Amino acid sequence: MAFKYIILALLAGLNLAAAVQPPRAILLFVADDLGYNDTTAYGGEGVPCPNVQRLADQGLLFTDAHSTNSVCTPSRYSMLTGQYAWRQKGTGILPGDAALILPTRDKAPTLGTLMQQAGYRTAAIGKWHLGLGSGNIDWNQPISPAPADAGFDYSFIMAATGDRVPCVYVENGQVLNLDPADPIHVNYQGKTYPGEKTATTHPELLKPWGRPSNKQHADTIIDGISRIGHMSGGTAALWKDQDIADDITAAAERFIARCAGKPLFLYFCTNDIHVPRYPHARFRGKSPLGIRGDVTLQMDDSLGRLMTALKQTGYKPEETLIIFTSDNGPVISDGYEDGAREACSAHRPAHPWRGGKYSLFEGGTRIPFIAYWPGIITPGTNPALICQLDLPRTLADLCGVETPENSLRDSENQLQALIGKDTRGRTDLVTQAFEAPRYALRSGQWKYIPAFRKHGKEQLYNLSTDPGENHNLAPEQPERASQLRKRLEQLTRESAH
Ligand code: NG6
Ligand code: CA
Repeated sequence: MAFKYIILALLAGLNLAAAVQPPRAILLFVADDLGYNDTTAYGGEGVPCPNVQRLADQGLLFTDAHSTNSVCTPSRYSMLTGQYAWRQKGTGILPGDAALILPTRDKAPTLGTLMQQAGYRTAAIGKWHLGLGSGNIDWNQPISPAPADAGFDYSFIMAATGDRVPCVYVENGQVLNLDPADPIHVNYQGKTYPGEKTATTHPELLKPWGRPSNKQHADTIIDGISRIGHMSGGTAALWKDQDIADDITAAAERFIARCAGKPLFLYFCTNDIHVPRYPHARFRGKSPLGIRGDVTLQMDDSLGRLMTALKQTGYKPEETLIIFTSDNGPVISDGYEDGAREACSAHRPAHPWRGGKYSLFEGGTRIPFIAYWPGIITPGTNPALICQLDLPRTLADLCGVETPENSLRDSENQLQALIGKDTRGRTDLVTQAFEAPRYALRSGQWKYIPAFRKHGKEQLYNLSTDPGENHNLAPEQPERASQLRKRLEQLTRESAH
């Protein structure tokens, strides 16, 4: 009898030793529009980023990791809900006054609520772009629902993007530094406010590099940069573009300090390297790739500061999981003539993948993804096919959180891949693009893109021999193409739009 218990105890001990214990700090660091080849971590051409490089050297570099979409809102929606964005209507690129699209507390889990259940203090800091309120938002009142209703104990966010109004921070559901005597009004209906200055009425106010190259960015001028959407009031609350990185990084440093060693989950989203690119003076001219390279250095600086803050607050490296990634593929010129086109003329930000932001080719969704967790994750590279979509299930399982039935339906537990014990990852993955055709299917080394419109051609690529998606094999391999088409149709049948 006693012998049996000794054996059981030994087995339990072995089991415990094999199980990975949750980290005390989790930093999910999401850069904006940063391409696979934009830092030196994945190749030789990018901007030297000492902190990203440190993660790459000491962590696991994923070479086939994806966002679900090649633009921001749907990709972040998937990362936080564990669901493909096409299952939910209204998950395209949102205007700055859109309603919150995340499920609120009682409806379905989010990465935030899951981490709260696991005992973490949670924060969302930086770019949000997932909507706020429930429509007809009044920026002069407490906003509800806010990130707190989707699982974030603390939030310090930009409502949408740097190029969309309102150009203010929203801290815990309230506009920061708002003067009630100068109320904020925002609209995306093309209505100009009395006295409002736009790129059309006051082009002389634009910073020289910030002249819009497209009409969409020609609305209200704030800080010398014309934006998408109209805004009036809120003068004291307006951000300064060159300080955004410092402001959000400082908010994150304060959050880390407040957590004082307790379990923390920080969803930190940089505004870099999205447009408008306006680096702080200390990064200006410091990179080999012009303004776009300078904001890449700025992004790296934010990462380094957060790594330092975690360490100084007492989170040991072996208790700290850092995931570094980007919300979608790269773009050089995206609405402002900021000189990036010239400075990056020889730079291939998504190399070796084809396409970039907005695209259905690999460059649209194959993003940098580095997992760093010293002692648990052995440094190296991992070719496993994984997706940001998998984070909710992976982290929930890692932390032993029970999830309601039918929740996180597209999210897979990829912990074994995350820690480098599995090199295959997902069997298949649906990716989506802003541009039509809307979906593609990844299955092993195969990539299938359905025909779009009547005269379009379906496409089939073997990424192991043709990473650049140049040789369409669909005519030669009709059976494989048809099999993948059926699988894609089966997977997307429940598409809402
Ligand atoms: C597009 C804007 C682009 C950027 C993007 C959102 C044009 C032509 N394009 O509509 O500048 O703001 O929306 O980027 O104006 S994302 O990374 O947040 O998805
Ligand atoms: Ca983006």
